[in-house]
Parts: sequence; C-alpha cells; structure tokens
Amino acid sequence: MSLRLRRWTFAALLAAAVVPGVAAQTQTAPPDPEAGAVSKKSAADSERDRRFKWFRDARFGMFIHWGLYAVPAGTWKGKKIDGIGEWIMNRAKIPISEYELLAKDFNPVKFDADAWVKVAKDAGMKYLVITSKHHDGFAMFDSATSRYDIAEATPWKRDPLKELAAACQKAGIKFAFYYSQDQDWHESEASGNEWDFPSDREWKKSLGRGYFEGKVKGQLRELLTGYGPIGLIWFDTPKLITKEQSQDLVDFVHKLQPDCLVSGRVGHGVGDYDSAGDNQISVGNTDRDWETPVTLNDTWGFKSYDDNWKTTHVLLRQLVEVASRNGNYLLNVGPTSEGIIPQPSIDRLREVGEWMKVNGDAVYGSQGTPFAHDQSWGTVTSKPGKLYLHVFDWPKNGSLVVYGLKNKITRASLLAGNKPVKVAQTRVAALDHDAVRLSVPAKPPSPHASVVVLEIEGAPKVDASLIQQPTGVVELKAHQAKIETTAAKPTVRFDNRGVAERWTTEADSLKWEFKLVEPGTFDVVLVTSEQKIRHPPTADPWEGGHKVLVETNGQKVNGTVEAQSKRIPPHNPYWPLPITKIGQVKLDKAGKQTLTLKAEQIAGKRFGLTLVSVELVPAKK
Ligand code: JFZ
Repeated sequence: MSLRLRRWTFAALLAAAVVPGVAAQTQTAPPDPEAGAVSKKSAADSERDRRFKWFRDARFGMFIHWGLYAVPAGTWKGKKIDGIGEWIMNRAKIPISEYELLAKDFNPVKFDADAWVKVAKDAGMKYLVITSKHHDGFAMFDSATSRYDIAEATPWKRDPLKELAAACQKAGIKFAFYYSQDQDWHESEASGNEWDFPSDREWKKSLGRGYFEGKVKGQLRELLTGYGPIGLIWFDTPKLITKEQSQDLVDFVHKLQPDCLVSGRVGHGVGDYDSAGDNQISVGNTDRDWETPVTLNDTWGFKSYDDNWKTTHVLLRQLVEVASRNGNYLLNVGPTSEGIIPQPSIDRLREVGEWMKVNGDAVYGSQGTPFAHDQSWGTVTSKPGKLYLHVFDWPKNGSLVVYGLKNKITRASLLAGNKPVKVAQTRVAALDHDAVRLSVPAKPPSPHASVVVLEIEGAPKVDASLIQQPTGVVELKAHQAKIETTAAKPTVRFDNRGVAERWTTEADSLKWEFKLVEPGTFDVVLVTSEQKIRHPPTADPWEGGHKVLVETNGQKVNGTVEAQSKRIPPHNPYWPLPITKIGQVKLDKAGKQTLTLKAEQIAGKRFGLTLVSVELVPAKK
C-alpha cells in the first residue's frame, strides 16, 4: 500500500477566510540596550500582556521531537549519518518510498502520555511543544487530511497527541504544537526534498497552493479544533513561504484560536514572538517576548549514539541566563521509537526540577536583569520589589558585590530557607557610584546557582552606564555600542545573541561609553565569535587577520585579530569565542570614559569581524 498523500480537492480547502486586523507584532528587533525603559501602555499592549501572561509566567517548557526518524535513530543502512537525527531523510537522501516503510517499524508500545507529562512537570516545565509534523511530512496524530500519519500508517494506530493533550490538561501544563509549514519532504509543492522532486519548477517561488491550502491548513485546522486549547504553534524554517502566506497562517491560527501564540519562525517577522536561533543564548538585555530552543545533547530527534549530554549545571545556567534576558527556555527531549524518553534526559530534568522547587520564585513570572552590565558571579532576574541574584560562582571570601543599584534594600536573604543575609550599601557621590556588599555564608546553599533575594522599594533603579565590575574588568559588549559609519549606512548589525556580525567594511566602527571605578593599566582584549558549529563542520567558521585600532583616553592601540586562545562558555557551547589581546592602555582617572574600535583593514569579507565584546582586564603587576 502506498502511503503517499492523496491529491487535494481545492474547493474544499479554500474554506478558511482571512481575518484582518489581528495584531501580529513583529519581534525582530535586535536586543535593545535601553530595555527596561518605561513605556506607555496602549490598549494593544494590554491585550498582548493578557495573551502572553502564561508564556511570561512559564519561562520554561519542554520541546519534544518525536517521529519516524526515531526508528533509524541516526543510522541508515549500517552507516552513521552526520547531523541532527530528525534530518536523516534529508542527510542520507532517502527516497520517500523507502522512508515511508519506517512507519511499519514505529510501534511505541511503551508510550505513556501521563509519564511524559510527569517528567516535564517534575522538571518545573510549564508548557509542552511536540512535533505534530516535522520536515519529513509524517503526521504524528490521527489526521483526516493525510493518510501519511501515525494512526493509519503504523501498527500502533493510536493518536499520541490526543493522549498528551488530555495528560497536559490534567496536569495543568499548556499544550502546544510544532508544525513544519514550509519544509515537507513528502510533498512536491513544499520545500526541502530535491532528491525526489526537481527544484527548478516555476511554482517553487512559493509554497504550492495545493500543499498550503490543503495539507498545511487542513492539518492546522485539525490540530486547532480537536485537541483543546493550544498554547502556541511553533512553525519553523521559513524558506519558500511568502510574506502573504506567513500572514495568512498567522491569521488562520488566530481565527481558530485567538489566544494561540504563533512563533516567529512562521516567517517574515509576522509571528507573535521571536524565536532565537537553535541553542542560541542571547547576551543582550531585551524586553521583547522571545524563546530559545535548546538540545539536551546535540540532536533534537533521537539518535542512539549521541551521548553528549549537557550537565545539569549548564542547563540551569542556560535557563537562568535566558530568564535574565526576559526569554523562555524550551528544552528538548527526543524519545525513542518505543516511546521512551532517554534516561540521561530524565536524570538531568529531575535535577533541574529539584532546583526549581527551591528557586522557582526567581524564574517563574520573572523579568530580565535591570543592569546594563553582566555580573561576574552569575546573573540577575527581577520582579516588582525584588531582585534575584543567581550566583553560579559563589564568593570564596564571603563577600558578594553588586555595582550600580540605587534603590534602598529593605531586606536581603537566601531564597533557599529564607535565611537573612547582612547587607551594606555605599555611595560615592562624586562618581555617582553605588555598591552593595552582601555577607554570605562560606558554603553555597546550592551546588548550581544559589539565589540571593534583594527586597527593594519600588521598581529597580539602576545606573544605566556600563560600569566596571568589582573584579576590575570592564566588559563592553558589542550590542551596547553605538555603530558609527562614514558610509551611507553601516553593514554591521547585531545577531540574535547581541553579537556584531557582517562587519565587512572599514567604514564602520563601534563606540562605547563606560564608567571606571578603579583606575589602572588594562589589557585590551577582543572577544570574537566563530560561526555556529555545524555537524559536519562547515569550512572557515571564522575569519581573522583584521587590523583594528582601539582609541581610549587619548591612547591608540593597534592590533590584528587572531585566535590567540579560544573561550567556550559552557552554557553557550556551540559558538567558540577566539580571543585576541591586542595591547595595553592606562586609564588614570575614575569616571566616564569612551572607547572606540575601528576596523582599519578587514581581511576576510565572508563573515568579516564578528565581535562579542571588548574587555579591559586589569593588567597583572
Ligand atoms: C530547525 C529544524 O530544522 C530542526 O530539525 C529542529 O526542529 C529545530 C528546532 O529547528 O532547525 C533550525 C532552525 C533555525 C535555526 C537553526 C536550526 N536557526 O535560526 O539558527
């Protein structure tokens, strides 16, 4: 029996009228250094606040990639296939006729919806997003639109999404769907499958009408009418989709379920919220609604031999870093074709949950850090009247220091056990410099992040300038700079991480203002970024050799960007950061300073100079 999709009858498929005027806010702005500025709330803003309440409260969700790709689990005809597991059909160029046969071996007899939802709930996750149809085109639900689905094509014959919807409802977890609207390797009118279908056809300028009006809208209608309230639709990889088609889908979803959120990956900036690149942890402060999807190992769909599990420590750091930028952390599991979530995933999620039980107050419903600078010891989240200091590097000398807070602290305590902490606030008026010193116990309450709560009067008031840190280091992050250019417009822009990319002309430069507390001699260090590590790795992930000029305090330092060493932040492991120390500067007075970074000669113009930050590090005496 062929499982190929039956052809569409158009008339039946054109039923869905477009509802105009549904607010779909564009969320594509780069991280905003002025985030936190008070904004006037319009009626549209309050409506958005209402629709986004659960999402902002949640901060933490479970992603599930589950499909036929769990059967080969990364191996095809005895060969290990590089790359993420759910891409095996594409990576091994498996013909549809062969891939379809996997359905016969998909028999998840150990699937237990309540057990999966319990894993999510015990981890402290508040929503669950599962692949209803991934790029392979196979529907993981009982679809009337297509016979290429789990209920018709597998021996198992059940609809796991129905069971999960019920289990989530019972457990108080928001339920949501991933749906691949653009790539569908089973369909000639979709994008992605060039091995079965030649790609040079005229209609390949957009998604074919039969596919778009038929399979996509037909299945979305089923998903949005048969499974109760759906928190969001996680569209993905816009490629062929036109702006009109993206908007059409947003309107279609909102018409069926007005409160259902639409991910930014619907394409063309018309989604409800921004989705960061995979495994991308932003370094910029931001007040938009956004989410980052992250893998527990290096794959989304199950691969039998991917054992590169992130540690609980790293997962917690990522979760808290994302929350400190006002974002949501969507952490993935890839169950097996038997229906089992891999044990290493379960173990880590349980530990994350144990931390969340004690420290959840500092994450759920929290907003990002009000500070312009990062903290050397960890990161900060906030709520009205409260700041949460997530301390990953517990001070060895018993003193935890925070610069730049202007509120009076009414109480400081450890979140674990609500133990009070002694606090001293000082202010140097001449410098407009405020410091908080907390006397903390020698032993941290948690081996991961220990949370110190500062209760303050009113909304956080912080020094908006980039302040040198208590360690003496001045960190000038790219996205906090002003871009200057002698050209009509700059080529430099900031990516989703807040990193400056496409610095390919000598016309552009970056300029920072910062505040020095402790004068001295400093090493000038450039932190650059490689492109994301891909499997298999792409050639030339980084270009060096650029000649740069740093000017500060009347001094000039020339240097060449080279990878003298590499930094790999454990919680941001997919982008190694090559480091160059280009020289030294003497900064002899405290107070406001400026620093300019100019590109005197860009050596490679494919990526150009990809800059994370400039650091001034106190020189060793
Ligand atoms: C996409 C899918 O292709 C992949 O299989 C998985 O479902 C993942 C969650 O999403 O992959 C992407 C999409 C976007 C980026 C990277 C991988 N991105 O923007 O960097």
